[in-house]
Amino acid sequence: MTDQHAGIDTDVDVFEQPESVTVQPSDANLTWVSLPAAAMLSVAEVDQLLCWRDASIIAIVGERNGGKTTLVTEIYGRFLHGAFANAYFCHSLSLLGFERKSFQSRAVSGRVYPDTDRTSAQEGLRFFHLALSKDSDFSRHDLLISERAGEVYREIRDQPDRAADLIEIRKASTIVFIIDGERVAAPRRRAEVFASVRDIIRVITRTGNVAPQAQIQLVVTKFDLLDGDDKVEARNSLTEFEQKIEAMLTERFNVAIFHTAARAPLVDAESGQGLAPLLKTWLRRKPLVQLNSPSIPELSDEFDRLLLRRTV
Ligand SMILES: Nc1nc2c(ncn2[C@@H]2O[C@H](COP(=O)(O)OP(=O)(O)OP(=O)(O)O)[C@@H](O)[C@H]2O)c(=O)[nH]1
Ligand SMILES: [Mg+2]
Repeated sequence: MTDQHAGIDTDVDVFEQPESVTVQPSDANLTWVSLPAAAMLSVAEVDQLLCWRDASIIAIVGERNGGKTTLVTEIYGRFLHGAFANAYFCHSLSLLGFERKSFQSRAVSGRVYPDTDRTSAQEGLRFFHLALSKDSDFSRHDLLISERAGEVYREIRDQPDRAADLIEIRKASTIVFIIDGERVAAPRRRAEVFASVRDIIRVITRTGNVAPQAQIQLVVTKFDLLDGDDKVEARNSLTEFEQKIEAMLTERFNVAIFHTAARAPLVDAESGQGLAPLLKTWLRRKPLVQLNSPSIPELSDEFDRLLLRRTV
């Protein structure tokens, strides 16, 4: 910061100022440095970041209330306590975004139970940024994790042509399809959630926008609600459903299944279950893009031969 009133540049050490001295942002003569917003990243900001940093994009896809936002904010929350999943927190350009989305889960919010605010469709597509460093070799891995309202994914079931507009799918090295464990646990809602997840997966994988080397993950959330002897039937139906989806996709994609309980509001339930194995797969290095050599048509006429003579 410079003091231009005096006509000369002098360093102002803000930490040495007495508390009574307040700096007036309205003073037009001062040169202010704008700090990064630290909110979640827009698509343009993600593109900008990808120009200079190799980051993996993780697309989280699922209907409303499925636990998408909670899954990501709880992974971030683990790093507030230290190392997690054999990795250290390194950097984030969306710290404020993480904090805002985590607020309702903190005691300071005044809530009796931890919660997460619904993601609004008006927010459009945003990304969390999380850079982690592996504890084995300290190599840095940047993750850009999508955040979009569940109703948008619900709509593509009825209007499949809109799936082609989902930019996060095109860019993703990992696509996470969420299965809401709460709905699986409720007998009346189980068939509906299975049908919904199956339709969303079909629509998205048939758009042709999924990279062939992308890893597809079926992530069951709220698995704490599927615990106990009275949930045996629900767990069996879930296993059957997972096998069907695996069989449907396995020829074209690398499919993996995870059971998670990012947040367990009941005191005796284990929270953060299944997050570490999931995060470790996201941290695997992005597979290199395979470029196929273009096939050259047969060179037959005089102009083609001219080309051959020049190149020989
Ligand atoms: N019991 C339990 N509840 C969970 C868990 N994860 C999330 N929830 C709750 O599920 C509700 C929905 O979670 P969100 O993360 O907002 O779901 P979402 O998929 O982002 O929903 P939209 O933003 O509407 O698309 C919240 O009330 C969470 O507290 C879990 O592991 N166990
Ligand atoms: Mg959400």
